[in-house]
Amino acid sequence: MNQFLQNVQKMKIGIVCYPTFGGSGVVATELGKALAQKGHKIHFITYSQPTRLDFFNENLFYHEVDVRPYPLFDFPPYELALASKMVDVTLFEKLDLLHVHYAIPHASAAYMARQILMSKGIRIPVITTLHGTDITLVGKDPSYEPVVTFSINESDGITAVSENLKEDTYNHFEITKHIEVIPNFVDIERFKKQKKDHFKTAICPNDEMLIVHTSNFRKVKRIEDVVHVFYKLRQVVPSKLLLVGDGPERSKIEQLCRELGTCEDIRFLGKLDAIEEVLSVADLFLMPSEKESFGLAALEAMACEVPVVSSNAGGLPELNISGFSGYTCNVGDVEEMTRRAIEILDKKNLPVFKKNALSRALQFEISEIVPMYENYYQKVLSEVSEKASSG
Ligand code: GMT
Repeated sequence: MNQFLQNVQKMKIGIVCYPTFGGSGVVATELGKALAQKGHKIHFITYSQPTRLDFFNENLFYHEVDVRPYPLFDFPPYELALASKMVDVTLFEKLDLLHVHYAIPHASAAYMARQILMSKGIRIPVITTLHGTDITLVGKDPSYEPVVTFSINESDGITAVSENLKEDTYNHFEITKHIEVIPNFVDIERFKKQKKDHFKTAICPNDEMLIVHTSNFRKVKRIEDVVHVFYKLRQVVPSKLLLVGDGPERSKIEQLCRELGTCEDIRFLGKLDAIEEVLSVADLFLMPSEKESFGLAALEAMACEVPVVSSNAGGLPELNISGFSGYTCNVGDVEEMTRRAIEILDKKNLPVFKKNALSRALQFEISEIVPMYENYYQKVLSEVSEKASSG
């Protein structure tokens, strides 16, 4: 640990995120847990307990946003309840900073909370982390765009999880401020290859190769490409496919498996907590997404020594180095993805790709990335307090 980091002042931080299985919620929760272990007081403010907030630490707190229904409301105003909760927690817990993950509606709720607190003589700095679909899909829709642009520009600090997402944000919105890139990270104490031979034997009794995909089964993940690649691959390399996760595309994908006659070689595992156990016995991870700002699931696979065949969308080429940790291919190019999968699974290539996947993942180790957030918090806090004292 360097001199500066040892001296990082301990902060009281409010973290706002989606509590579900999505990548942004996972990153926010893991970041909060890591900061709490370093002595910061972390207050999660969400509508239910974040899925990965699964252990006790004296520095971790959880405040539930209470959205009261009323017969008049077809759409209960979550954003107002969230802003009110942010005001309440900031006042009562004397927070130093609010860090919101995923712009919609967290950045605009934070703006509202900040203005309310200002009217009470309190200036709370707000940092917004952009995760992907809040920019590339939902955020640029005209029904949200003006609010997203305004609330990003009003944030005191903005971070994006990849260079590509930063560029996309500047391209799609009129952003007048600097965006800091802080990549996602992985906890290699949890995501590491474990000995799970019995599990591998149960799924691949004839020593088949094991292919894995995990996601929230949304359209943007292109899971039909996973199935088509697997269909072609298994004609050349005996293999099995595990699909982990759940979401709106699942029944369509099950139907496709039936049509292709691949059902006996594909298993749907649903939402699993211990993903690292499945990854520990995998030989290849597929991520053919249409858009992907970073690809956290691929990083977790790489940390478990699993090479990745992904699309080259968004920030994926910043993570998955083509020809080293796996390959990146054009979106929808099922032929090329299959060719690359076969190349990786070749018995003499596979150990090299596995080793490379791990070495690439180590560059995103949690202990490397969390200090970037701590330093950024300090920078934003000093800028805001300098501005306040000069103006
Ligand atoms: O992938 C999703 O649909 C979930 C989404 C989220 O915000 O929860 O994930 C986004 O954020 C992750 C964490 O920063 C990134 O690793 C994912 O690449 C990104 N997803 C997309 O850009 C589609």
